[in-house]
Amino acid sequence: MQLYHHPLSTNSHKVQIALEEKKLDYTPHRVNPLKARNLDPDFFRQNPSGTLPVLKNGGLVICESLPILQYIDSINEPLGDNKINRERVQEWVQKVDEWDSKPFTLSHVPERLLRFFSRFKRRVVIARMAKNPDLANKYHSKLNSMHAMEEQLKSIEALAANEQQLLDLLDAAEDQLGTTEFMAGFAFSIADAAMIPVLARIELLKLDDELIQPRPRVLEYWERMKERPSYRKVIGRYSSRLKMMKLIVPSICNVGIRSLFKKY
Ligand SMILES: N[C@@H](CCC(=O)N[C@@H](CS)C(=O)NCC(=O)O)C(=O)O
Repeated sequence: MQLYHHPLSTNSHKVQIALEEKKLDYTPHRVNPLKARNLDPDFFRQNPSGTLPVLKNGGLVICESLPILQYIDSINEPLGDNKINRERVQEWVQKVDEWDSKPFTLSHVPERLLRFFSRFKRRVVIARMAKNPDLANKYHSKLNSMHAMEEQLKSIEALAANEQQLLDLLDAAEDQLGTTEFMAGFAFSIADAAMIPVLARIELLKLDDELIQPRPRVLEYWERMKERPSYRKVIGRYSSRLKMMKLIVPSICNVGIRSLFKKY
C-alpha cells in the first residue's frame, strides 16, 4: 500500500494512526501542500481535488480519509474486535468527518503567512492550468474551492458555525467517555484514530486550555491516547515547536524563492 500524506495534515493523521494500530505494511510518500506539491500534475491526476491523504493499493485509489479509514479497517480483523459497538464506530467516524479542520486551522494562522501561501498556490494552479490543458477543468474547480475557502475565512458567521460544530463534537465525546473507555467501546477503534488528530490540532494551536481542559473525561482520554506508540510515531514527533518550524521554514524559503523567480 502507498500512502500520500503530510505530517501537518489532520486527515492524513487519521489514516496513518489506523495503519499503525493495525500494523499494516505501507509506504509513506510525503506530499507538501505548502509547496503546492499536491498540485503537481502526477498527483493531481490521481486526485483532482488535490487533497491529502490518498491511499493506493494496486489499482485501487482512495482519495478521502473516511473511506480510506473504512477500507483499512476492512483488511484482516477490524480494530476493536467484539469490545466495540460497530454502529457507534460508524457514527463517530462520520461525525468527526463532518467537521472541517481546515477553516479552524487556517483562522489561527497569521494573516500575512496565509496570504503568502495562498497567493503562491493560486499562481501555481493558474500556471498548471495553462501547461496541462487536459486537467484545466479540474484545476479550475480547485481554484474555485480555494476561493470558497478564502471567503469562508472572511465570514465571522461561517467560522463561528465551524467552531460550534467542534464544541458539539467535544461535548458529545465528553458524554461518550462517561460510559466507555474509548470512543466506541472498550477497545481502540477507527473512531479513536479519527478523534486523536482533532485533539492534536487543538493542542497544536494552543487552544487546549480553552477546549480540552474544561472537559475532564476528554482530557483524561487525550492523555491516555498520547501514550500510544501510534500517536508518538505519527503526530508526537512533530508536536514540538522546533520540529514544527523545521517543517514550515524550508517551505517558506522554497515558496519565497519560487515566487521571486516566478517558478510555478
Ligand atoms: N474530505 C477530505 C479533506 C482532505 C483535506 O482537506 N486535506 C487537507 C490536509 S488535512 C489538504 O489536502 N489540504 C491541501 C489542499 O486542499 O490544497 C478528506 O477527508 O480526506
